[in-house]
Amino acid sequence: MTPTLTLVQGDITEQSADAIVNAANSSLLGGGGVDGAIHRRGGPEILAECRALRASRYGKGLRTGQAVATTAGRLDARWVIHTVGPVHSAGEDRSALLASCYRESLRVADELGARTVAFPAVSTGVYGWPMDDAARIAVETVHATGTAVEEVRFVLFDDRAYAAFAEYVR
Ligand code: AR6
Repeated sequence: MTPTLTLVQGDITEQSADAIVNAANSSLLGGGGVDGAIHRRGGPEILAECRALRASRYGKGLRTGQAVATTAGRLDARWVIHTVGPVHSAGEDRSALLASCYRESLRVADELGARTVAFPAVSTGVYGWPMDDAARIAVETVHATGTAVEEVRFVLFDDRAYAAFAEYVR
């Protein structure tokens, strides 16, 4: 099935959804941007589960393009799905890794039984991915991925990001 795609401009930590996706890094131990906001607002339970994951399945960290779920702590969601976007490179095409973030996050969402999933624009902040290209990859990948998720909501922080995604979501 293909989920309904919706766009929202705002702060992803204020969303209500079954799962909220975090643009994490491979350490799973927090950072700035979306990651910082999710841990701040979600509270210490999320970091505690991330630490437990590092101590068990992900001793070397979560690989780029992969995804894993934890509790959502105090967020208005049941789970946070942490995914690690690629750092944009002018010399190397890493778009398959960015597509993988969306595909793997939806796979984890399906395993959990999530019906609504909110995504930020993965890799478009600190990791430097051009917004327009990131929007195209995100929307194309979600369209091409078979999932039981009913709504995929892209939560865009500013006008520019919203406009970029709106070009592809019609
Ligand atoms: N809600 C929605 N979108 C947001 C929010 C928010 N609260 N805050 C920022 N954005 P980034 P990345 C937008 O840097 O590029 C972290 O340190 C932001 O404007 O959060 O994947 C991690 O720990 C941008 O468009 O993620 C990693 O080390 C988009 O979300 C690294 O940054 C993604 O920006 C990951 O970098």
